[in-house]
Amino acid sequence: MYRLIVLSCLLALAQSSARFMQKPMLDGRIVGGEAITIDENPIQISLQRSGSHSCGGSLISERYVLTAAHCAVGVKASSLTIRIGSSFYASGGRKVQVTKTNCHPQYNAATIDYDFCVLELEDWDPTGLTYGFAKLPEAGQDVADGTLLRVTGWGNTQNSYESRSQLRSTIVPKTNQDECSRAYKSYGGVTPRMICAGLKEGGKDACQGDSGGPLMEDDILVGIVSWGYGCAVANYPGVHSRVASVRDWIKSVSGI
Ligand code: 4AZ
Repeated sequence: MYRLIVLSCLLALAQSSARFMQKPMLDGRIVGGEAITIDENPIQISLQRSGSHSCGGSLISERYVLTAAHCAVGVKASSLTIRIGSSFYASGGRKVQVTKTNCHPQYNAATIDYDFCVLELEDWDPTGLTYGFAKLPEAGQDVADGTLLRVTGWGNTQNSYESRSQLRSTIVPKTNQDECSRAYKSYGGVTPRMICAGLKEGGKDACQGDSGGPLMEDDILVGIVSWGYGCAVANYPGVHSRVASVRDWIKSVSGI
């Protein structure tokens, strides 16, 4: 993946400023965090493609999961399962089949705008499981700059001694939108469907494998892990899909 970034940077330089650089989707994962158990964020699920963990996601009801479009677009529902109610992506809890993917019609793979997908689930037996449903923000509801947000997932930790087999969590402050757009100017900036979070000095972030998972203000799902330049890089906050910006669409596809 790093090669891809270097390549896209070189490409962008070569093309001068005529076009924006390709949006980077990089390596890393929950970086600078700590292991948690599923009871500390019971809305978290592991999205599995052909049986392997590929992304995170959040339960919003018994029947629906909210994840990133880039995790599910163009993928047959029959090849997607989720694991509910486990601190481990590879064991425990319950595996549940996805029956339908409903990605945002305005999702744009080049700009990563509207990176939202609602997954519909088969009926599943909740007996004995630790799970919960995320609260959703109201349409257009904003998050104040500097608000501490929690991001969780089974993505890479960028080191070999912090295992990714157990769910991890880190806390990042919400970044000012204009500041985030300036940071990503060479990538075309960020759209109103995006919300950024990160420390100026870096060190804490989501990363590949965390995509689709929750960014939360307390128990409210304000964001979905989406993209960024590297992971936990100083002055490059993580970029997340802004749930409040598509609140009405979520209601129209799920009734929630
Ligand atoms: C990814 O590739 C990805 N640091 C997710 C989140 C971030 C970067 C990359 C944010 O899925």
